[in-house]
Amino acid sequence: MAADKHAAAEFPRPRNIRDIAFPEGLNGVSRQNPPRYRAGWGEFGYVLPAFFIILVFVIRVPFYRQIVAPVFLAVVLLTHSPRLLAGPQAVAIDVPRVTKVEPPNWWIGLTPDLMVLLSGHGLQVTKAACNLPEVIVERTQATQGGDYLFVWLKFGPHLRSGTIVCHLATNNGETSFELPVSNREATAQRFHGFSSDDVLYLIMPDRFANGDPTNDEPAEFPGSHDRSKPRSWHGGDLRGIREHIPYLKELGVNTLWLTPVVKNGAEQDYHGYGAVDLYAVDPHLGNLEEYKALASDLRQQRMKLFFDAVPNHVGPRHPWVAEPPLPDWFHGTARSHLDSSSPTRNSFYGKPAPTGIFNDPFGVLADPHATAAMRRNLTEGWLFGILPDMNTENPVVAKYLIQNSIWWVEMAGLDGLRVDTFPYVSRSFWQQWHAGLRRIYPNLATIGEVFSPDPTVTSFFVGGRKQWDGIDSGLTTVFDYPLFFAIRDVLAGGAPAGRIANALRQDTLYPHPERLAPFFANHDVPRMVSEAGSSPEKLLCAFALVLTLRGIPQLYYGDEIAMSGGNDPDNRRDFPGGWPGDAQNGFLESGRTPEQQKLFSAVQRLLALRREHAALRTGKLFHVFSDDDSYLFVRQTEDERLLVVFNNSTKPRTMVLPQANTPMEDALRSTAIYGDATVQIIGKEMRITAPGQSVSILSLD
Ligand SMILES: [Ca+2]
Ligand SMILES: [Ca+2]
Repeated sequence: MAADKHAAAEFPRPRNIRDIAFPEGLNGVSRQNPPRYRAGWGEFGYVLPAFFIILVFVIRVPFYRQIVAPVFLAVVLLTHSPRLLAGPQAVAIDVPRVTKVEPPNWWIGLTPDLMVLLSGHGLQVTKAACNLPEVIVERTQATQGGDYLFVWLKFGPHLRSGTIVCHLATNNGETSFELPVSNREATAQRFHGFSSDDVLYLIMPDRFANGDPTNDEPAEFPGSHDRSKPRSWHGGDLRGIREHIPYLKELGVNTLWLTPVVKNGAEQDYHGYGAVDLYAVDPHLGNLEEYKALASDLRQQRMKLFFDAVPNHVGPRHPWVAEPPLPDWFHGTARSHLDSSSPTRNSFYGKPAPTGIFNDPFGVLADPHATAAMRRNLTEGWLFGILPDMNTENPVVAKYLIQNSIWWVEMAGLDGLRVDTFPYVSRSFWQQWHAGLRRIYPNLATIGEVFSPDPTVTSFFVGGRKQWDGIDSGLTTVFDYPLFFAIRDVLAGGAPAGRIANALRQDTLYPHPERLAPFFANHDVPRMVSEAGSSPEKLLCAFALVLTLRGIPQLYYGDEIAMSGGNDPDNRRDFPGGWPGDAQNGFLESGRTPEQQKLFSAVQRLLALRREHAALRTGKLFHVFSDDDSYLFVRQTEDERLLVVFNNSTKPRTMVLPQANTPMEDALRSTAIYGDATVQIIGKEMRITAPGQSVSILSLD
């Protein structure tokens, strides 16, 4: 049993086994030993010596014979008669038992080894061995007085599918755990990653559609379901999403990003970012079989599924918080930890204090001159001062998290991962995490959340090259937050339209700008249509921009029917028609208002155009005009030139653009394929007239 630097870190805590309620029926648990007790006379230790001393006096002194002895015997009988009658007292010993096995199963040929984390009791093993010669126990490490056991397994090349049974012996008994291993499913239709042929659609599963009312309030979470409360669970689930795949196809999106589906613990964790079990689906949403069925149904429709990975933190109710598997499993403890808020103020870089949508100053993470003190809160602090921060610098924690991500990808055949709170995790971890995943899934896509308006910051986190710290994060791409801020500021905030060109000119900072994910809304910001200064026309312009600018667009559920809502959680309302008895059904044309149908049809049309025109997906982007009110650009391939005209003014306007030395050169005519702008080509000039507050697409030839 080799020890590593964490072995010394056990901190046994005396506990009475009778006080512990173990959950039953957990995955992979092979044998549940009932608690065993040994006989002991410890509590009566004082009685026998006292008895002999008194006996001497009783024989020699009448006072003791007549008074003291009867009183003593009466006291002993009164205080101890039940236990004396019961015989020897039961004292708990640490009989080994396993209550949880992580991961609960694995696949043959996926990795050469596996670190299994067992939870339970009395797991200070003296011997561990598995029933197959192809499985070798390399080492074990018991922690927390035997409440956890790490088991490092090595697999031989001839391992076959079945169930590995590993026996564990301790000084107090034996137990075992099972690890089913299976062949991998055919990989042809899986792990594809993504490209600009795809369009992401973000769904918060609790708020989209309720396909199974029986799971609305699981028995273990009484009082968690209440649709009238915006922070309670509302009943949406994985089956509800499966049932609405035809709707998503009809709309024209093909890649689903679901907010985390892992099991959460609190009444208000409908959003999924407070995990209590990283190897289970939250029972409000369904179960693993339901998740696999969703992935399979999507594959059949040539659609993709992205998992929301959160290696940065777990929920405050995760059992690890009370009893971490290693003392440095987290950065700090529940009692003593940093807050993730950076001590660095915006004034440090001469910037005004942020207004509007909040974001942490990740600039210090990208700054080669920053001190560790400026960075430490961000990467080691507990998010919002609440969410337990994983110590990703500990190699055992890193191994656990990498295996966990591999498990989800392999189990469901995922195409990619959306990666939560990316800057809050150490970059060395991301390098290892990506290396572990890409060794198996070279095409797997990862999109990081870097909530910053500054492209020098967002681009810093993208992989593909080493940064000043010598680290290549491995990240495929990021959500295009700088463009998000620009689109919102231009459309709702009245900023110059040229802000969009300004965001795009900084594409040079990214190794692959064509992989950026432009968006105008997600679950963390107010709905576009509800922002002050917005309008249904501006909402449609936002759709048209993210679906025609470069990159892989991401849309947010319900925006296609102009769902409204302010700050979180108001921006996460239930999709109308997702629940039996809803007054309105936005999933059906007949259930939409005329205004909603108009928007839905326009978004549908834009998505169809994107599929039909390669230039909108892969064409090179050229700015051809930009000022306070309008931004015009061309997407060009060898076969096609598309001119996109965005007029942010409420009034129609006419612009005259020279064609020379632009991709519009030699164009003789134009054909409108979307919107109402018109183009006249006179001489070597294009006279473009655009309606107020509009986006139009014209094909040039
Ligand atoms: Ca439900
Ligand atoms: Ca962190």
